Amino acid sequence: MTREEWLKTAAVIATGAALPKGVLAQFLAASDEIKRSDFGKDFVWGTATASYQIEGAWNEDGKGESIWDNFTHRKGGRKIKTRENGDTACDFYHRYEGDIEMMRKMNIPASRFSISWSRILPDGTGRVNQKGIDFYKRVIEKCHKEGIEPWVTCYHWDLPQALQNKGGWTNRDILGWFEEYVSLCAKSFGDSVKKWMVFNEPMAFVGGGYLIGLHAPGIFGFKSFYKATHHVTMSHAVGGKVLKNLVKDGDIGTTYSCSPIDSVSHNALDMRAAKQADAFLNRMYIEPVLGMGYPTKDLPALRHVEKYMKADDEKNIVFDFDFIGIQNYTRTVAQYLGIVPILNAINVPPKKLGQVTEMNWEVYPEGIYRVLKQFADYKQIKRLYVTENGAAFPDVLENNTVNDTQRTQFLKDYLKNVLKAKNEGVNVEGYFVWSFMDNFEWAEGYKPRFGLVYNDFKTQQRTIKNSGKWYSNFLAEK
Ligand code: IFM
Repeated sequence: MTREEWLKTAAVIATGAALPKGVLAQFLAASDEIKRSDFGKDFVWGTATASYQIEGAWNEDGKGESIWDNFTHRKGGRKIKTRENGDTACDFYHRYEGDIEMMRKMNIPASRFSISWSRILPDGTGRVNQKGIDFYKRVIEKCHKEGIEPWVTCYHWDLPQALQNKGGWTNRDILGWFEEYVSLCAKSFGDSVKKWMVFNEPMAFVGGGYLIGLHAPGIFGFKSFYKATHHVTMSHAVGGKVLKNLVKDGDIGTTYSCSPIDSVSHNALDMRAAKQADAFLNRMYIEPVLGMGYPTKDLPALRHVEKYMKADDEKNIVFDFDFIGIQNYTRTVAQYLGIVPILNAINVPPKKLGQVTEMNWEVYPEGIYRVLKQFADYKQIKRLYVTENGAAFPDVLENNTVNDTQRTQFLKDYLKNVLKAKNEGVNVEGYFVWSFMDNFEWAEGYKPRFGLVYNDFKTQQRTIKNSGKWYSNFLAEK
């Protein structure tokens, strides 16, 4: 609808005149559209991926084994729902040039990706794998050549197995191992990468890997969870300081998974369960870093984490990040259940609440607005970026087309809520879709497809989905 048509229709509505058939629907749709320019010219737009989920080449050119290689190969792949693994994934290791060219064609200005620790330090520490370093240099160089800004995450869950053999994140020595690894990243890539993130979603990899054992390294236990939690929290500052010191003009952040929490009822026990869930899912990894300590008042179980604190940890855990990345997909509705350890709560089944994605996550666009507001309330945070948001739906490739209307609608609805937060003064300065292309979705295998680009994992043929075309048109407006 042109602006003129829009105004005419508005006039008809205002005067109460009858509308020609279909015009009202068109009018409502047009007035509902969001535009890139609504967010301002400095707003950063991108897509996100992670090393293990896309690279493949799991044992090529000197790469060491990671905990995800080990986990997916264990017991004939039975750890993964579909018995698949990331050995080949999207074969990005060999196809990065075409993929980055495709990003440029789709008008994507920034690409967030992670470095595989065991590709550059096969044993976790010590011996450097130059071929691994060279690979990331080529990727970064290609991004610059295509006019795409690289945003690099140091750790997106693929710890070297050699370090896991010594306890991984449960061993306090990891503070030194991580310092060595991040220093190597900063020295190798710091001249050409200015946007850095230390971690991707601590709760997901510590909870998934060291508490419930659904993710690598597959450990089930409380002690491992509390220990790993403290070492990961401490490592924010370790990594942050290294990047600040070694990357000239670096912009240093870290990212968190977060979801707004509601209580299923006004009953005191449910309300308390919601508070505990909030402390657990949203607050426990960020608040110590901001100098607020672990939220033990609202989640008493976290006193166990304090057992692993040493003198001066409370001081050394604090780091003044330039930005925080928030990653939101859904919300949590908590209900009291006393027998559940740590939390005394369960999540109300999302299907009872409304539309769900293929991950069985509720589609809840207002959630991103709520978490942005919640994180903006921390006065210590200077800037926020949405470093991941997106959805998996059962896509079908037909006649070279994926008509994924649900995903496009999802992105539009979430973006409207990002804009709402921004217009209300939240300092959110960018948005990255998860994910650029379909990839290995951890314990779920390749079934859930999150990409803007469809990947045929047999042929590695990429097809831009209709949501990708929508994003690309949206980005074309300067
Ligand atoms: O695929 C993951 C990603 O690795 C971390 N954030 C959530 C995504 C979807 O589950």
